[in-house]
Amino acid sequence: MKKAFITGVTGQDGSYLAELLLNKGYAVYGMVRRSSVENYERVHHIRDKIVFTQGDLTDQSSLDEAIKEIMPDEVYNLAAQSFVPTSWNQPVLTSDVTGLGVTRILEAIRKYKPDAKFYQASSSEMFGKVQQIPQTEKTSFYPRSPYGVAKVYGHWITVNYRESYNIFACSGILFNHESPRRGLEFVTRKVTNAVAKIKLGLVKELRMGNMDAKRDWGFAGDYVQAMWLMLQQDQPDDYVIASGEIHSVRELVELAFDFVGLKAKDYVITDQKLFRPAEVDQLIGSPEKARKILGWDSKVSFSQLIQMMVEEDLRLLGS
Ligand code: NAP
Ligand code: F7E
Repeated sequence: MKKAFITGVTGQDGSYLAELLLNKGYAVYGMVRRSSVENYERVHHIRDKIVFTQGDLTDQSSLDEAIKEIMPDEVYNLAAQSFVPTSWNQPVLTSDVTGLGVTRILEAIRKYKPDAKFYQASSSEMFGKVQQIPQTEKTSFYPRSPYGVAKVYGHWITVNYRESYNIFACSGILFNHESPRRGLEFVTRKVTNAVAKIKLGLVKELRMGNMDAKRDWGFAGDYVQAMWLMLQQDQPDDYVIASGEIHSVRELVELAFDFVGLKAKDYVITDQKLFRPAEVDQLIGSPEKARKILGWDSKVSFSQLIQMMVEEDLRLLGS
């Protein structure tokens, strides 16, 4: 039985990836941070099937011990301080966790299980002020936040450990991917949750930042398949994972209100406090390489995704 170790197993992607790997017959090990209240909400339905180990990306010894004890065949590094606005409030922490944390886990692999295959959760935020449209594996990076900068470091250290130590290390450059399990502060979930609350009469307005920003959004359940596929290839490599479609935040907001028969203009207020010090105006990825080599494609459309999220938020709040 193959063993997979997932950091960030309590996060959105960690929960979908754990489900996928369990279905494929893997023994799944997940790293969790100690906290004063338990945080297993996203994995509660598979909690008894995962072996949890305590650790933190800022703590080398916990990573060393985890790799030494588990001796995993595959390691998926999904843990990060992943919310872009927080990276301006906590830039040093973000660099430590999201950037240096990658080196720490690679070091643990190099020392104790160098033949483990490694997946790094890189991000389209590395493209930031885009240098090419659409963005491919060859597009230059120009990050626009401490988060984006930390991810560029994580990307290159992954490439470097592959080239220096021959570790089977892959970097998946994933564009925004969402789901009903998305954190409430990210724009899609913030909108679908607010729309459901407005429909149910629980709140009266939705405060938004820059509605002109454009993103390439897909479904997290589709995107974790690409992570696994990367580690099943003969050679390690880097891949852009994206839908290849672009939509504005405004379109997202209007669509979500349309699904519940309301008009966005009656409820949305622009709030300057929600604008970012430096914005990523537009992102659109080319999934060509992933299509050709991994046989991967984004299946859930933008409109299906938003509908799924609105419906799930209505169900959760209604019950
Ligand atoms: P998420 O929901 O924010 O989950 C982040 C996970 O990291 C959580 O399990 C969190 O644990 C854990 N974590 C945070 N700090 C940690 C630390 N110091 N040590 C150990 N664990 C820590 O993120 P996601 O959306 O699933 O994204 C997964 C990964 O993909 C992240 O690296 C993210 O940056 C990257 N990414 C995401 C997207 C996207 O659109 N979702 C796109 C590109 C790349 P707690 O539960 O204890 O907080
Ligand atoms: O913002 C605009 C905001 O926070 C998207 C992370 O998973 O994807 C995510 O990063 C856009 C931005 O995601 C609000 O200014 C307007 O332009 O949902 P978001 P993000 O910053 O793109 C990448 C790929 C990652 O790697 C990250 O980990 O929406 N926007 N008004 C707003 N955004 C938020 N959050 N809240 C608003 O009120």
